[in-house]
Amino acid sequence: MGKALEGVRVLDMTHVQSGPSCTQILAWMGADVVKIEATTGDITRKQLRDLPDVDSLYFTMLNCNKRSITLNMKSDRGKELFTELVGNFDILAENFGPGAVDRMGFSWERLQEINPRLIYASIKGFGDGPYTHFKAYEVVAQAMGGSMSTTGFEDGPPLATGSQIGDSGTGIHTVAGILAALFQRERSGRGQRVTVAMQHAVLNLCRVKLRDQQRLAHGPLGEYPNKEFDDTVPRSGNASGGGQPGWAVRCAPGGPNDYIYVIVQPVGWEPIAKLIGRPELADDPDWNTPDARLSKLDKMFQMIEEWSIDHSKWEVLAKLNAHNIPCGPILSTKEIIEDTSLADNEIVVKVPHPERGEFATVGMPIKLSDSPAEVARSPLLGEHNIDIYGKELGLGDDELAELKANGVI
Ligand code: CAO
Repeated sequence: MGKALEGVRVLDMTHVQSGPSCTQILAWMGADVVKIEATTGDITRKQLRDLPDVDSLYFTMLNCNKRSITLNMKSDRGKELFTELVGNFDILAENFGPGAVDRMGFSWERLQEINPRLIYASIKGFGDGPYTHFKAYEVVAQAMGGSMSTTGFEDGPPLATGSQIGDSGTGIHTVAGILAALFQRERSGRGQRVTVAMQHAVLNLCRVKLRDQQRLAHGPLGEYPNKEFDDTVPRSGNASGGGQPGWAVRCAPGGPNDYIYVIVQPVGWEPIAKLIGRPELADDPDWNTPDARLSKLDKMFQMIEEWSIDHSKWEVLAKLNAHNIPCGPILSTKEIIEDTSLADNEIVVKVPHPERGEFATVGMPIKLSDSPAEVARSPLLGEHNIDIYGKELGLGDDELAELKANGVI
C-alpha cells in the first residue's frame, strides 16, 4: 500500500529548524520533498559539527527522507529554473527572514500566476504588526510567546525550555496548515497561502497560562506554590499547571536527574499516604480532600520526597503505577537514546549515512496504520541535481556542467 502523501510534491526552501521540521514530517507521510539550497548549502550543514567535513547532526536529524538540489535564486537562470519547478510542485515551503522570497522576485501573486494549485507555506517570527519585519530564533519566540515569563522559579530569571517549541512546535503547526490546504484544494482546485508565526505557535502552546492570567482577576492561584501574586502569572517552578497538583520529587541516589514527577489525583491520596508510611493521613480531614491539601502542597510533596529519596526513580515509578498514580521519572537524554522501548516504537531510530556512518535520530511521532514512516538518511548537498534538472527538466549534461561552472547550481 502507498503512503498517505504519495504523489504530493514539496519544493522545500526551508532552512535551520522550524521549516525543515515541518517538511521532514511531510516526507515521512510519503511526500516527495525536494530541498532547494543555495550553492553553499543550508547553514546548518556546517553548524555545531561533531565530525570534520561531514554534515552536522543538526542537518541530518532535520532533513531525513528529502532530496537536495542546489540553486542560486539570485541569478537570472536560477529564477527561470525555479519558475519551471514551481509549476511541477504542490507545495512550496520556506522560512527565510521576512520578505526574502519576494526579494527573489516571487511574491504570492507571482507564484499563483505560475501555479494556481500551489500551496505556499511560510514560517516567520511574527504576524502582521510592529514585529513583522523582525527575524526570530527559537528562544525569541519563547520569550514573546509567553513561555519564558512563565518558566522557572519565582526567585530566578525567566528560563528557556529545552523543548524546541518555537521551531519544531511551529513546524508541526505548519504541517497541520498544509494538510488542511491540501484537503481544501481537493474540493476547490485552488492552492492557498499558509502562514504560521513562531510567536503565535508558542502562545498556542502556552494557552493555559492565559487561562491563569484571567483567573488572577478573581484571586490568587491556589494550586501555584507562590505565596504572593500581583497582576501577572508568576513562574511556578514545577507546579503541574493542570487541575491536579504535581511536583518533581528527589529519588536515590540523588543525581541531577534522579527525580520523579508525581501527580496527586483525589483517588491517589489514600495509596500515597500508605506508601509513604503515613496511613493515618488517608482519613485525616486535614489531608484527605484536595481542598484540605491545597494550602499545603509544599508540605505534601515534601512528605512524598522523604519517602522517594530512599528509592530509585524506577522503583518509585513501579510502586506508584501499581496504584495507578500518574508519575514520570525525569529521563536524561542518555537514558532516552538508550531506551529500548523508544527504539521498539521507532521513535528513536538509527540511520546509516554514507559520510558520518550511523546516527541516531527521533523518528516519526505520528503513527498512521496504513502509512508507516520509514526513516531514510538526509541528502548530501546537491545530490539530486541530475535527477531534477536532468531527468525532470530535461537539461543536458553540457548545460548542467555550465550551470555548475557559473554558480547557478
Ligand atoms: N539562492 C540565493 N540566495 C538565497 C537562497 C538561494 N537558494 N536561499 C536563501 N538565500 C538568501 C535569501 O535571498 C536572503 O537574502 P536577502 O536577505 O539578501 O534577501 C538570505 O539568503 C537568507 O536570509 P535570512 O534572513 O533567511 O537568513 P539569516 O541567516 O539572516 O536569518 C533567520 C536566519 C532564521 C533568523 C531568518 O531566516 C528568519 O527569521 N526566519 C523566519 C523565522 C524562522 O524560521 N526562524 C527559525 C530559526 S531556527 O532556530
